[in-house]
Amino acid sequence: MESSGGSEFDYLFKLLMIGDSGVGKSSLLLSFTSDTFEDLSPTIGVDFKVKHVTIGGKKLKLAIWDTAGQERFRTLTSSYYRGAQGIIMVYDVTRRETFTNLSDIWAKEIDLYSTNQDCIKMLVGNKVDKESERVVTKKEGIDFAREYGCLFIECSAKTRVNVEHCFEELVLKILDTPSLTAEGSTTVKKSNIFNQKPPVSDASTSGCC
Ligand SMILES: Nc1nc2c(ncn2[C@@H]2O[C@H](COP(=O)(O)OP(=O)(O)OP(=O)(O)O)[C@@H](O)[C@H]2O)c(=O)[nH]1
Ligand SMILES: [Mg+2]
Repeated sequence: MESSGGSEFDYLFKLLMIGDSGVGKSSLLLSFTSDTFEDLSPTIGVDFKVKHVTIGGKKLKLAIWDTAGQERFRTLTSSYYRGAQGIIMVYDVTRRETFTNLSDIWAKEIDLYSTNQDCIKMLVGNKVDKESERVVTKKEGIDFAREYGCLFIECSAKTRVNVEHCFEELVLKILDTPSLTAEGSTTVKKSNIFNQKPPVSDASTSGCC
């Protein structure tokens, strides 16, 4: 049943970008939302962008939260996992430690702070334009994604190769997951993007003050 008033989108999805500092999270987001690439400064705390897209025949409003990779912001950024339907884990194919930190740090952060059990994870190997400097093979990325149950893609924020594809794949999988799109789930349908109430089922883990 269509609601009256001509709604501007069918679903609002909250997506989160995480990973070490310098892997290119903000660059990927800029590449996706503005078709541009420029030399960015490290993110301070958390940044946020909105993009309207039509994917899988649905009008979607994507609220994409871009977190700082620097450790000093970790406490702050941890609160942004709540309610995300999709989490994009980024590493730099030319820096091995950004890949090993996925299991040492980032996968653990997701386990600790994500509130959507069915939340879709996407592993992204960025900077494939620097092929001669590559140290993490595509197979290693595929194997990690398989082990952790993530989608996987390699891309470049600089050349824009696979950037749109990355977000599309993630969103298609979210659309394909009933618990993430059902009424009454944490998906906030046709409502305020800042409305980030935790799911009811999570009440046991949220303390009161
Ligand atoms: N060659 C190349 N450089 C890139 C690419 N993506 C990002 N960079 C560069 O990598 C550096 C870091 O990019 P950012 O987007 O700021 O990285 P970040 O992950 O947002 O870092 P934090 O905000 O500190 O967590 C910048 O100098 C970018 O220009 C890419 O695909 N290819
Ligand atoms: Mg950044």
